[in-house]
Amino acid sequence: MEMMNDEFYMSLALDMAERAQGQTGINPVVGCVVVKDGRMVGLGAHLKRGTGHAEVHALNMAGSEAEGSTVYVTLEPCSHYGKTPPCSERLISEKVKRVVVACEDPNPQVAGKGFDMLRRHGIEVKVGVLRDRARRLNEKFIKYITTGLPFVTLKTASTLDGKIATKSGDSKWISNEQAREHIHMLRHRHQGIMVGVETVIADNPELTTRLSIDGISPIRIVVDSKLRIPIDTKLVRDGNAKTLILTTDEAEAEREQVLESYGVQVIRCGPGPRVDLLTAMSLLGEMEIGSILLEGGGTLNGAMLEAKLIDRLLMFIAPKIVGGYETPGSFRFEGVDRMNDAIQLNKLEVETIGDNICVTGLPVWP
Ligand code: AOF
Ligand code: ZN
Repeated sequence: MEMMNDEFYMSLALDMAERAQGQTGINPVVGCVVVKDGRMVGLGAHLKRGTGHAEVHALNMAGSEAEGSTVYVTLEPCSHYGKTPPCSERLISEKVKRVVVACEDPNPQVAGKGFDMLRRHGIEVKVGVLRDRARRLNEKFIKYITTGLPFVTLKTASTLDGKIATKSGDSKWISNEQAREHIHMLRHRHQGIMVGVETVIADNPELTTRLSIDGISPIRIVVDSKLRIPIDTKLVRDGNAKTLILTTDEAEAEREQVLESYGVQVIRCGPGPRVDLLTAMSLLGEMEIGSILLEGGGTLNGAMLEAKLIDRLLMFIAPKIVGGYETPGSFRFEGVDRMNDAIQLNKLEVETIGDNICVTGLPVWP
């Protein structure tokens, strides 16, 4: 009976956190439900970095009903003074009876200290209710807070035969409309969206979030070792979102100045000839970009895969076959000799979206 109760309220807390994905920056998404005598008396979610944590909103709503209540929270309550005071202190001063948590906070400033504080004050703590769902929900936060590197999701959209365009270069559209809506939701849920300069030259993309609901457009990042990006592209000129170019010392200073005059930020990541991708990722991490959606093309996808900088792969596949001998696929790199050396996907999830298929998983390198 208790187990059913715990999962019932925790899944509501997780639902709230899920809907807030994309709007908390490098912070986790967190939901909280306060329950007293069989009734919900407070609900809350963390909605924006620098503003109240989920527990604070839910406890404010509960008011005097918080005393003796059970508090469901999707992440271990914090124990540190960050941009806001520690939630564990607040739970203690409200005299709640029991705290049920989905997963531990991997932030080294918290990591278990939240539980210790609560237990030391006689509050009953239970951990691990719907833990897998909670960890999956905050996979970007977990990677960033433990490594300082952004979580990178590589998204591809291809035909059944693995092509990303026809032999003449036509690519509109491979995926169906529903899958494209999913892709825009993915953009909303990442802080950066990254492409190679070849993709900019070929497609002149806008790389903004265009959803049927309002959405946030991530910062647009172009990997361009020689600053070949044409000035006359949407990314340079439209001002619809910030644009950042990752380049090398080989790029001309004059070209950099022209780009900067359009408000584009240029960052040099090493001597060249290619952009050092690990350096690039740690510089983006330092700029508090904690998650990136990589949208190609094949060369950058291949290089990021080879550098082991991809955390999740998400592949949208349309039931079409276009053939062609030289027609590009989603990943261009040297390739392996033996099947044993293949990069594999772990924790595979498969979903159909109308007549399209979405396959996602975590890459593992041999
Ligand atoms: C919670 N509840 O709703 C959130 C938590 O800078 P601050 O003060 O917002 O602190 C951010 C850190 O607090 C973040 O890295 C994570 O460890 C924790 N987030 N904790 O108890 C919440 N958002
Ligand atoms: Zn907190």
